[in-house]
Amino acid sequence: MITLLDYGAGNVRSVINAIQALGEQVTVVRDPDDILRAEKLVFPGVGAFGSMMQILEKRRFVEPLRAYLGSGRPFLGICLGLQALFEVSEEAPGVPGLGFFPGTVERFRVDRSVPHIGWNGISAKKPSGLFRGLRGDEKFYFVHSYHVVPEDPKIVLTTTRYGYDFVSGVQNENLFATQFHPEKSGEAGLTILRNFLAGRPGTTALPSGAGTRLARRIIACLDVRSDDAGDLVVTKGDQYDVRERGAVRNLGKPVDLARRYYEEGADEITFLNITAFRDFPLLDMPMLDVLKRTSENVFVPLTIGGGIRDYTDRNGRRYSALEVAAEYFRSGADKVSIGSDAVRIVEDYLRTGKKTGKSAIEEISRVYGNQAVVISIDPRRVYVAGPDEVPHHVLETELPGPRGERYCWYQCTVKGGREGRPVDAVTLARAVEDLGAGEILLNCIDRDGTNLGFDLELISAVKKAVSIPVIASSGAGSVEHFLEVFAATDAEAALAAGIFHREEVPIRAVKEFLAGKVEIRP
Ligand code: 1PR
Repeated sequence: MITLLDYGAGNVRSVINAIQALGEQVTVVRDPDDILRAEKLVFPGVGAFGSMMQILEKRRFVEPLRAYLGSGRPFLGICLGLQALFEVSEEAPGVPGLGFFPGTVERFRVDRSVPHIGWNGISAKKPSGLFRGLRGDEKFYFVHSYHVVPEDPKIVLTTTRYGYDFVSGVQNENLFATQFHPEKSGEAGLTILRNFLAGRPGTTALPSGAGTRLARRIIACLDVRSDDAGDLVVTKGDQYDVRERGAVRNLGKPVDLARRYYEEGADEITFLNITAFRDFPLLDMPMLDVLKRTSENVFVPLTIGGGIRDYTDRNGRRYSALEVAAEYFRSGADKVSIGSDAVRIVEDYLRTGKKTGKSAIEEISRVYGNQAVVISIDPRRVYVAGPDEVPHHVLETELPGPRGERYCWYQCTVKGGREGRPVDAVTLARAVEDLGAGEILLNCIDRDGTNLGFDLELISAVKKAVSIPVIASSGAGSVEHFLEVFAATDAEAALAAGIFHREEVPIRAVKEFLAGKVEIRP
């Protein structure tokens, strides 16, 4: 029996699902004594260091955890569950950690995007039973802005390079902790988990891989909505129009397609509930159900978007965006994606120049960490005659407009492209980063569903404006388009929908084409 420490923040469902998929039973800690009684304890930390320690204190888990760690029984810490073992974190100065290992947790000081999000390798510093069955060139899923700096080099199990080598795993006898998420790292991650569960103390050496480098991610996106018969289907629009001869296009069932993409090697799966702007998503239980069922056997990160904002129901009860997001996290989401509401938040922020601390972006990132908040931007190209014609970020374009215009700006839209707003994509991206977003999903209505390739000018402009990762989306029509976007821009990931759904270009073919040209997860 595995005991899982869930302190109520973030997605522990995937860890439970992964352990169960490996044939073990899981019991979740309810009170402090459960920790003391555990035979094998797994601690998947999610969110922010300060709020994690506060909750652990409040629930009187801190002393039992220290006692358990001192007992020598098997322990697996994941992500924040690794960082918690140290004395203090730059993320929450003055808040003591568990202090089991001397050392600190520091923010990445690198000239590249932070958080470090995506698939990266590990380089072993000593042999370990955890490595049994690994080839050495596998990549694991990371998502974090801070990393541990142990004082004792003997506990370092693995390092990973992101600008510099940081400690990505520690081991001291039966105590293991990883910065990456084994439960989100496909087969390689399941192997690590399986080894931990089997209690393999052995000393397997990890063959040295090809070095550790962050991979560019390939993401499959499923736009989901009800069709006219009321069934939840994966659909796909042409420039956001999902109807063909009046009916909603039906390209498959969300859970089945997500499973297929996982098996084909997708590095991440994104679900967008595209009509949620007009419904209250907590009443839209099918979407929660889709997440729950998907996370049972899909072990890569899941993002869900659509309808993440504050609501007041007919009875006057208010639900915060944080509550909506919490429900998604509990159902298996690793990240939430905010579209329309982000535009409203940014418009307010630009008007007042003040952060309220209460917007969905700020609240969700405070509790779940920046890496859990993706902003989905739905811009549309607007041509102008000159750079000063509008008070927006204007680009000089190589694709002249209908009247030969050489300049354009990208207007943000809301409600699935139905309404344009007076803010441009570059300004929005900068503002949401400032408010605490961890990643940008950059669509482009003009390219969406056209198979013409990504809008490189838009992607470059947004990527240059922010230091958080950018996911290029809209327009992928061939394997070459993925190479093109990675060669021409610094986008960390490329997302596609139509070509995967229609089986025109399988994810495997994209990976095979990119291998050797771009760093990818094999
Ligand atoms: O505004 O917070 O409720 O979120 C709604 C979400 O739904 C937003 O992220 C918005 O992008 C999305 N959405 C709304 N309407 C549509 C529509 O198509 N009618 N889909 C829509 C946007 C964008 C992609 C798409 C790529 C790749 N889909 O994710 O899958 O463009 O497509 P392609 O590879 O086939 O070109 P809120």
